[in-house]
Amino acid sequence: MQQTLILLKPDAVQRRLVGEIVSRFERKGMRLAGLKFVQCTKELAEKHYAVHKGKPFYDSLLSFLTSGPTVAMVWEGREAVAASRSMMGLTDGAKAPPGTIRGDLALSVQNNLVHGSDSVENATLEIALWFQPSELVKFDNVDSKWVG
Ligand code: DAT
Ligand code: MG
Repeated sequence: MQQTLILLKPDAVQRRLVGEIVSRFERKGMRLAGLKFVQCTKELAEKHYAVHKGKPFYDSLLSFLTSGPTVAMVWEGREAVAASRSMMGLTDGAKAPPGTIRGDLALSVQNNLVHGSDSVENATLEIALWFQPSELVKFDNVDSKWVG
């Protein structure tokens, strides 16, 4: 079982797409391990997007992520990292295929609704950035033997 960090970024909250996107992860069969509604600070945004420091869009990206509240979640399941990335679609909403979150709901590159960890290693680091261990909950979904 893998865990991954999924963020519903400020555009998803402002556009009232939180329920729509959470629903897709539920229907996929993933298990929710953590969820909170946070105003991301500049410090957290800098750590979260440290890999993009120095790129031309970095400052704008930090402003975007701190521009309003974010829903931070940890989803768990078989191949959760790769499965989430394929559910999200390509970074550029205009190029993301239909059927994906970005392909169905986004047109922009920056305002692309959702963040998902891109590797198991980064998932571990990002989960630790956004969640205390005590904020993650383990339980058995009643249908786990059907979706696993
Ligand atoms: P992803 O979110 O698909 O993992 P990424 O890690 O390459 O994409 O970039 C992080 C975010 O930065 C991305 O969701 C949107 C923004 N971004 C990436 N490339 C960009 C670009 N060329 N211009 C503006 N924003 C960009
Ligand atoms: Mg990324």
